[in-house]
Amino acid sequence: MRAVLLYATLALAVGVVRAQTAEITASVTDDQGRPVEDAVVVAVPIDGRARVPPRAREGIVDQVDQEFVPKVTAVLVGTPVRFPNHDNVRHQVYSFSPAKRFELPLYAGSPAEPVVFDKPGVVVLGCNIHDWMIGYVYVSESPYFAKTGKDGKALLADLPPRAYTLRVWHPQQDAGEDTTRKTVDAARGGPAAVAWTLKLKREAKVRRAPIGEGRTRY
Ligand SMILES: [Cu+2]
Repeated sequence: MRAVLLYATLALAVGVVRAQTAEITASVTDDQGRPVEDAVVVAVPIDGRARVPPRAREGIVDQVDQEFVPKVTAVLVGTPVRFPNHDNVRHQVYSFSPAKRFELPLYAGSPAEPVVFDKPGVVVLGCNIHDWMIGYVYVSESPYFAKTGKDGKALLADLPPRAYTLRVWHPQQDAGEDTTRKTVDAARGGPAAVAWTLKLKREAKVRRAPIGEGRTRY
C-alpha cells in the first residue's frame, strides 16, 4: 500500500514537473522546401527572465581532415571552447569577428587553454594555413538555443513556460537574423512549434589544396 502511495506521489510529481516545462520544435526550410541543416534557433523569454546555468559547459570545435567539425557550433555567452587538432598537420585558428578576435599559435594536438566566447554574436573561424577551412561559433545571449539537424528541425526542450521571441541564424542566410523574429507563447507549457523559410545565398567555397600539400608545407 505504501509503495502504491509512493508511486502515485511520484507520478503526480512527474506530472507537475512536466507541466512546468515547455518545448518548442523549430523547422527550417529553404525557399525550395528543402530542410536546412546547421541553423541556430534562439529563444529569448519576452519577460527577460532566463535561467542561466552557473557554469557554462565547455564547447569543442575539432579539426578533422582539414575542416572545422562541426562547421557551426552554438554556445552560451561565456562558454570556453577548445580547438583540438586531430590532423597530422598543424593549424593556426583565428577570427577577426568583433564578437571575438583571437589567434591560436600554430599548433598540433590540443592547445592548453580554451578560448572563452564572452560576447554574443557570430564568430567566423578561419585557419591561416588552410584557406578553405571555415567555421562558425554562434554565441547566444540566451541559454535557450538549438541547432537544426539534417531534417531541418531543432528542439528547444525543458524551457520554462513563458512567451518567447525566437530567431534563426544560418551562415548562408540572405536576410539579417533580426528579420526572422517570431513570437511563440509557450506560457502554458507543453509542446509548441515554429517554422521558417530561409533564402540562402550560395556557399562561397575556397578550393582545397591538393591532398598532401598542407602536409609537405607544415
Ligand atoms: Cu589549418
